[in-house]
Amino acid sequence: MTEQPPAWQPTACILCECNCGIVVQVEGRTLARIRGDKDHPASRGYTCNKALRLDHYQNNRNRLTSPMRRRPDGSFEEVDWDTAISEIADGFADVAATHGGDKILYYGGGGQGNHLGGAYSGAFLKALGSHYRSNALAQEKTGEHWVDAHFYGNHTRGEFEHAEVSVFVGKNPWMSQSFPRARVVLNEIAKDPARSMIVIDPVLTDTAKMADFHLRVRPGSDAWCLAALAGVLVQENLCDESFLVAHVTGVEPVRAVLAEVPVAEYARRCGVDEELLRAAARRIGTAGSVAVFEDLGVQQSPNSTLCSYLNKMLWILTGNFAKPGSQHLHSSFAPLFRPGGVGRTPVTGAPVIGGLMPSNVVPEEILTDHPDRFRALIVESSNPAHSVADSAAVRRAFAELELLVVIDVTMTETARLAHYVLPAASQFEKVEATFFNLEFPRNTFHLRHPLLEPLEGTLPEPEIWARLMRALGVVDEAELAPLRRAAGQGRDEFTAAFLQAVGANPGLAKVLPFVLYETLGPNLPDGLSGAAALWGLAQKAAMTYPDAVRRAGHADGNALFDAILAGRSGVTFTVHEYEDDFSLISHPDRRIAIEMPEMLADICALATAPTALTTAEFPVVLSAGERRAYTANDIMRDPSWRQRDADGALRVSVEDAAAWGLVDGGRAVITTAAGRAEATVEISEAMLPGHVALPNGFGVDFPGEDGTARTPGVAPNGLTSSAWRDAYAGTPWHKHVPARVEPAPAVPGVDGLVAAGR
Ligand SMILES: Nc1nc2c(c(=O)[nH]1)N[C@H]1C(S)=C(S)[C@@H](COP(=O)(O)OP(=O)(O)OC[C@H]3O[C@@H](n4cnc5c(=O)[nH]c(N)nc54)[C@H](O)[C@@H]3O)O[C@H]1N2
Ligand SMILES: Nc1nc2c(c(=O)[nH]1)N[C@H]1C(S)=C(S)[C@@H](COP(=O)(O)OP(=O)(O)OC[C@H]3O[C@@H](n4cnc5c(=O)[nH]c(N)nc54)[C@H](O)[C@@H]3O)O[C@H]1N2
Ligand code: SF4
Ligand SMILES: [Mo]
Repeated sequence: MTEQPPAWQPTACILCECNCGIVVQVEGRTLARIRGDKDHPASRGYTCNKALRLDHYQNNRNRLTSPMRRRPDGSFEEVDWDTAISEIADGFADVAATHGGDKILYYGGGGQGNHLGGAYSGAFLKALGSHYRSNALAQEKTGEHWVDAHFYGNHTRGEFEHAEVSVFVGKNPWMSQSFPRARVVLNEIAKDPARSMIVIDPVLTDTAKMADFHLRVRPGSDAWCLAALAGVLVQENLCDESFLVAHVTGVEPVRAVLAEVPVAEYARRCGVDEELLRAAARRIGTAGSVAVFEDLGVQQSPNSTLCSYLNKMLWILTGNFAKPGSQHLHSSFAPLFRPGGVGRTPVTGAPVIGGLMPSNVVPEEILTDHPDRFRALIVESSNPAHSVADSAAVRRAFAELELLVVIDVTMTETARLAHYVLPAASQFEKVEATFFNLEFPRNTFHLRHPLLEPLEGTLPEPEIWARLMRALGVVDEAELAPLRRAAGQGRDEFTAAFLQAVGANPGLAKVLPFVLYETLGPNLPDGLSGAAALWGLAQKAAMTYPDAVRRAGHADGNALFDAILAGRSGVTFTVHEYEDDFSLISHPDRRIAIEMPEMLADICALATAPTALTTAEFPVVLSAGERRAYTANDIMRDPSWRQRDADGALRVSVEDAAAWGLVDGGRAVITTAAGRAEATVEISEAMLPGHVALPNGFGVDFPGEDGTARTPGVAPNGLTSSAWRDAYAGTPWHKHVPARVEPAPAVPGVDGLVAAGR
């Protein structure tokens, strides 16, 4: 008898925000064979090298299989779900009653592939009166969001697939991807003589090698480079005047400041040849279309918010908006940021942008005797004890909490500090989706069906949050029963019953995800109950973008919801027309508002500001956390997933290696204000003298076959400091940490991080 091979089942890669569609053959509980899903509307069969290694996430020795409770001696004991849920719900209710619900902080809510848990968390947090939150976006994108909110109240994306000129600012898409089919698109651009690529990066990255213009700035000097580029646009009359007149406000004050930028001097200060810089600006100024991507190289470096502001000038001043191949506002299935102005954190008064407090201030908001300090914390799908600046400070702060609960699939550095750890089903064992739906004109949403039953002992997050809600007992079952009945009768009946119930009790809308899970959830097919919250989001999308949703083939919110449930490879939920970009601007006049006095003052201040922040003690710039072929944030803990760079080498220029006496493959000690670490050296032609780089995703421990933990590579945040951050957004300067590098002493060093004082 010949055995049938297992079917190819559609799902998605969860290792970066692209979430490429993949198809998988499952054997037993193993993701045995993986390839790109040609039916996925965004990725169309594309994957990078990392997707093939996903079984190392699914089946890793470190998976949690029971709720855990920490004993007074610091060790953990297994407890059953009912015990864990009731003790946790009681614990948070106690904190809320004693100190106020706003003393409960929520961190995380989704990694690269999983945002459904975060969607359900809102009901529990609201029921407790908790509203402060933070997550990784507050380590990178809040500065850009602050500028975006002022300009047009929305997020933009470049249409690189069709752009004549693509600009990458502190962004290495060959390695880090971040837009659909990145390597295919980059290859197409490089092959086409009519199209150009401009890369601003101190490192000769794989992307920079393909560029027509590589502006190899000195680390941290992008503000001067970008000011000079924008200055050339103004000074050489390369702006799109008719676009500015019709669609932009606040132009003249900006033009006045940029007209005064001393281009030659700023080119010199950022280390870029003036003629190359001018040529790049002219290429932007004369192109039929320009798309721009700024990422961590500037967002995690000095002047990061100013760089976001200046970078956007490149496409706004040249009118590269609302036409093919340009920059676009886009629809959102669920916005990643909350609307509203800038708030303040209770203890340090740090900015709360888009509803997120800076990750960097989290320790200071806990580790104080301030009466408004946070007393309790829920961490979901994030590993802040490893991913937030100054891990030692984070550990000290978390130790002070009255209650710390972590929801994760594996025992992380953060989980080990928790009072309770709740084991989640993996992203291939439950219904999941991401809200990184950022494309224009066609935007897609992918609901992934489970490929496997949850690992014994684990639960999907929607069920975890529902159990916590039930334990709080804030929603009366009598209010849910009619909705549940209506859900069994059909979508229209449910819609009517829902509107009636919320009309009668507006409080239900506050805990909407829970209400949907409890009523619509049981009526959904194929174990899709966890998708119930998407019903509300589908209605909202259909109301916000009625024409674009209809153009995508969905008559209304219910039709969109049903298409999402049925579409195994993802669905297109909006199809926009290019002029829709203007209607997506949130200002009533539908114009881009570019005058921001603090940013203009900062441009003027560049004249006397220092381009270098290194010191005699720490003369080198360390980029702590570079994306490489085998890094994937903290999602992959099993080091055997890597096919090269097993130790996460410290990359050092040829010149520096010679000066410091380092040899390729040898060991070096890196010292910063925050800590010390030892790493393997890779001498690299790609690095500028004075600049060294360590990868992200290293320095997490993993038990070997014999049970003893190994921690390959360096944990980057043993070397970073909380206060080293942007003045506007509080985003960290991880790419620009002053450091000292020396050959390791001949005595065998300790692997990985040797934190100061430990
Ligand atoms: N392989 C892989 N891909 C990933 C991830 C991963 O872990 N691994 N993570 C995903 C996530 S969460 C994110 S946010 C993105 C991040 O994606 P990227 O931002 O592209 O990633 P990085 O490599 O951290 O930084 C980008 C570039 O900044 C450059 N840089 C350093 N200092 C400076 C500077 O002063 N100025 C300029 N202009 N550039 C500088 C570095 O040389 C690097 O090439 O990647 C996503 N994709
Ligand atoms: N020094 C330095 N620090 C950095 C960066 C840097 O470049 N340098 N980059 C920053 C950036 S851009 C980012 S995005 C952050 C990322 O840092 P984090 O926000 O901490 O996110 P991840 O590393 O993606 O961790 C995801 C966690 O989710 C868990 N997980 C996976 N699947 C599931 C699931 O289905 N359910 C649950 N509950 N958990 C799951 C994983 O086990 C892992 O612990 O790091 C930031 N930190
Ligand atoms: S890591 Fe990102 S680009 Fe690579 S396959 Fe996964 S989702 Fe796609
Ligand atoms: Mo990120």
